[in-house]
Amino acid sequence: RQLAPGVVHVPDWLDAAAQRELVVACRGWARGPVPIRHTRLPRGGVMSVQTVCLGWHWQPYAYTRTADDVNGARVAAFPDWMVALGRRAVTEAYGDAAAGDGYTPDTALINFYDEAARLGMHQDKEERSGAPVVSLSIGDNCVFRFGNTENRGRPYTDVELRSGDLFVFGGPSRFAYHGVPKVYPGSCDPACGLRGGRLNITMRVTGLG
Ligand code: MD3
Ligand code: FE
Repeated sequence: RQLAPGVVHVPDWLDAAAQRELVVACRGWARGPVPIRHTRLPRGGVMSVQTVCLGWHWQPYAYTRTADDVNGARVAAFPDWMVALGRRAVTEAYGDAAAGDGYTPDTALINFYDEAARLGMHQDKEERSGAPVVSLSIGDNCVFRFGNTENRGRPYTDVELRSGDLFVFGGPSRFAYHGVPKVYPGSCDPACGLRGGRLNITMRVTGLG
C-alpha cells in the first residue's frame, strides 16, 4: 500500500454506492457554473483530459477564484462534505487521525478521461502548501505513472488504478512527477455509475487566502 514515504494506495476505498454519488455530484458541476472544458495551454494546445474545478479555478499555471479562461463565472464552492471525505481519506490512508483532522482541502480538480485522453508527466506545484493531495478514481482502469522529483523520466513506477481506489500523495513525494499514460476503455463495472471513461477527483490545499 505504501509506495514511498507519504504515498499510500488504498484499493476499493469507495463502495459502488459512494462512487455513484460522486458521479452524480460531478455531473452537476460539469454543467456549471463553469462548464467542464479541455484546459487551454499557454502555448496554444489543449489538454485531452476535461477538467472542472471546485473552490479555486485552475488554469496553467495558477489558481484564481473566477474562470477567466472559460466564462468568467465564480467556480462552485468546495463543499463541506468533501472536506470531511478528504479528512477521512487521510486518516485512513495514513492510519493517523491527527493527520486527517489537520487536513483542510480548499480546492478539487475533477478530471474526466475519455478513451483517448492522457495526462503527460507533470508536477503539481501551483499550491503554496506541502499538504497531501487526495485522489479518488471512478470508472475505467488506468495506468498511473508515479515518477521522481527530478525529471519526467525514469525512475518511475506504474500502478493500475481502478474504480473506487484512493491514493494519498504527501511527504517528500508531494512534488514528484506523475501522469496517466493509458486508460483501458470498457474496463469498469457499470455499478460505478459511469457509462464509459474515467473520473478522477483530486483534493488539494492551495495555501492561498
Ligand atoms: C502525485 N491527476 O489532476 S491523480 C492532476 O488521475 C493529476 O487525473 C491524475 O495528476 C489523474 O494533477 C493523477 C494522482 C495525483 C495527483 C496529484 C499528485 C498524484 C500526485 C501530486 C503529487 C504527486
Ligand atoms: Fe497532477
